[in-house]
Amino acid sequence: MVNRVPAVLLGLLSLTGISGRAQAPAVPEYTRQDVMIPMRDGVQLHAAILRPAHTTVALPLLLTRTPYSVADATPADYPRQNPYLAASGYIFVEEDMRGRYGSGGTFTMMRPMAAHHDPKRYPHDTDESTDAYDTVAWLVAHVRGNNGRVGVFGVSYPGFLTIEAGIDPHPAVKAISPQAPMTDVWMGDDFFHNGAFRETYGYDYGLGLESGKSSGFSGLPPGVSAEADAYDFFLKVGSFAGAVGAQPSLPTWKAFLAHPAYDSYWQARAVEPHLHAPQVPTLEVGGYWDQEDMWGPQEEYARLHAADPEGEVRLVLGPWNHGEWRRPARSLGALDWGAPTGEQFQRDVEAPFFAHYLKDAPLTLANTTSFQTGTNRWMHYPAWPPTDGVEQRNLYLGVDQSLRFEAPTARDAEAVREYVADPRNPIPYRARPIEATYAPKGSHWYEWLAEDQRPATARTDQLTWGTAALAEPLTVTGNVEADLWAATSGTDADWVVKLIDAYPDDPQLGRMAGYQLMVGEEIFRGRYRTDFAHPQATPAGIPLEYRWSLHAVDHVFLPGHRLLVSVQSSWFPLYDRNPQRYVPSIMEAQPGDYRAATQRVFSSAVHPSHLILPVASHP
Ligand code: PG9
Repeated sequence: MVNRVPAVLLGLLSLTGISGRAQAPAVPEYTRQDVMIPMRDGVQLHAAILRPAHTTVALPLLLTRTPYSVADATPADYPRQNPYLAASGYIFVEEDMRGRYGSGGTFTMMRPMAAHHDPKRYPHDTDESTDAYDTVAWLVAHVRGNNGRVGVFGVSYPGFLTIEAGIDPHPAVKAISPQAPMTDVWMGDDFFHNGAFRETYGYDYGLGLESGKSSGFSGLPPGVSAEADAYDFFLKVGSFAGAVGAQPSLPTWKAFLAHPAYDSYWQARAVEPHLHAPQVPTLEVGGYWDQEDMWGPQEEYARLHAADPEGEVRLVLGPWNHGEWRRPARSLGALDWGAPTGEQFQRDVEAPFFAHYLKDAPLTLANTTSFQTGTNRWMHYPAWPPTDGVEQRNLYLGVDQSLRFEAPTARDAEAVREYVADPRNPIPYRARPIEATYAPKGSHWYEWLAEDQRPATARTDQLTWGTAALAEPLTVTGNVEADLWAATSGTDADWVVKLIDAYPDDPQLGRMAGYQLMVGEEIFRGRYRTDFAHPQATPAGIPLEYRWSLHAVDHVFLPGHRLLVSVQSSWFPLYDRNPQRYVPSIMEAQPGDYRAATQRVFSSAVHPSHLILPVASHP
């Protein structure tokens, strides 16, 4: 979920302007009309139409479909939350998706795609793509003063609804911008990452969306106070089954328990198999520190870009948490970008993109626009990942805690380091107390990926490797991967690898002195090493290779900084604890299943653990 911009802040911004740009654009007066739109199966969806009060020209429509209610789409707030689009002039439409708030029908979490090309099922079956299609057909036919062109955009769940609008789209859909679109909630977005279950998120989000048709995000488990630490709560209940009880009431909670692996249930909900080629110009948007859907925009871009001779798919990656580009986004936690990066995106990328495809305005926009952190500047690339001037280099976890670009030699044949991971004392993924995800009194959920890692790397139940302080800047631009050779004394294990920028311990850096900033990170659940659909016990004590993505990075490690790589076996309670004794479902593990295990990481010539870093020669 994207937290909303406080109205008072928006008011201030539009009054004072922000350095780095001219005065906020003048936003015209808008009016709102509520309508019910019929779908092909007779279900009616509720939508709010916001139009400029005084306009004489036909305008394009900009549609957002949402599970989060259109109540806040008021003429006073909505244009101010989207000032550059509003100033340009659009007829905005926000629609409650099927089964939510004012709309009819039944809500299904990530409704699978219907068989659009099977004449026996289509056009009778509906999905989010057909609901978007029917909505657009109605809008262009019924909304007075529209120019027959429609753009679609939205963040997160609405981002998923946006990419669905671009699959077998209505011909009036001329451009879409899926922003942090949830794409595959098992593989890398909200609910699992590489098979590791996101326990707090799955719990809290299910509760928020499925408690009722109009339920929002109280985010608190029944009987748990706002001050409670989720670390204690989830440790005490044991497993996810312990958290939700013997008879879980919510459909998505039941689905987690019934489908812990990547079986047909999750495969049917994945969007990426439907992305064969762009069907409409697309602007994918993602954040480097997106705590919910970092994977989705990168995966959607990669899939579509692979079959995109016309250059119809573009990508923007910025220094943002989930959806932060809808706010000014000058900073993230302790990090200061020196400019309102979210506003720059809205002004320089999003508004020109839609103006081009919906209003024939000229467009000069690189294929990929990325905010390079470290140097804190916008970069423009012909594609993602850029290849010119970029060399894939292996950064090896050395014998002596060092990180180096030279491969281990035969002399290092026995090199191994080890730690004991105890699931009864798991490593917190962020500083405690860990509030409920969307706790009404505030939560550090939004910034945890940018938190200082020193408390974690100081622990003895993990390992860290590091370079010496850099004499020259080191630029990493592209997709980073981990290639880990590891063994466990147990029969299952989780592996978390982090790539960290360690700032110099220089008091002049103030709060950033000694700071350890994650720039790439991801978890892998060992039981899925060979097959995500069919988990297997890990043979104890044998070095095995695990390879997975730490995602897109565009970061300059500055002189004086050090690169660190750390490996640990828990990230709790965001990820449920791996008992480290193989059980058929970790979500139903019993107290006696949780065992301490010795984890060994190899650094030898035959088992050379390393990161694959795209090292750029551009300054
Ligand atoms: N990240 C949220 C979500 C999307 C899709 C499925 C589950 C959760 C969201 O912010 O909408």
